[in-house]
Amino acid sequence: MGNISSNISAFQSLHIVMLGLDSAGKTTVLYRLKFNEFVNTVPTIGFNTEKIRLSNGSAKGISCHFWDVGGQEKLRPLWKSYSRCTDGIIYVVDSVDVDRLEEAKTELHKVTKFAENQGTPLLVIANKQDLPRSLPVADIEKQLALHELSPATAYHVQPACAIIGEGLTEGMDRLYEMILKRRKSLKQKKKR
Ligand code: G3D
Ligand code: MG
Repeated sequence: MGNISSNISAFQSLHIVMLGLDSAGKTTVLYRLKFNEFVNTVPTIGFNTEKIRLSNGSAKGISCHFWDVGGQEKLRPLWKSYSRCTDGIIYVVDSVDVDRLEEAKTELHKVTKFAENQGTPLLVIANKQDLPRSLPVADIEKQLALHELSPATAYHVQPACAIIGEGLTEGMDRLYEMILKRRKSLKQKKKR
């Protein structure tokens, strides 16, 4: 962690896009991170955007510009333009909505295959873990076939409950670590 904090000053605002099927909990995550409390959401038509300085964990103090893009089918074509060249992708999954995991997988794989997203670190938030029939992370990882993603895509699957904020600090810490690691290796490649 020491290494990570020493790099903080080198960073400006991180650009992070939040994707996932409608009702997965993206907007709840966004406002949890912003206000540190539960905010009742309405379905997102278009997108929400917020600049948030993270207030916890090893990424504390890091400023992030989040784009939370609506997940309804008719809005998904927008995902391509919102996700291009971001520092990180957060993909929120409803851990109870087993019937739509296949659809969630298809959409996720589509996004990570765009040329502009090659190697962009991915944080999968396995949300709604408070609900009794929520799938454990290992099952979600399997059903989303994360092992089939390009080896260039570093990812982490984080169990979470966005309404109380559980798991979000850990998830953001892991995403931040992956972003730093990628920046370092891109820098080293440039030097060669
Ligand atoms: P979206 O932005 O991905 O479309 P929202 O999803 O953030 O609007 O959330 C959709 C619904 O899921 C909301 O309920 C919200 O309160 C609920 N939700 C979000 N995160 C969690 C969670 O961790 N646990 C539980 N139990 N519910 C969650 P409503 O009732 O407003 O549709
Ligand atoms: Mg929303």
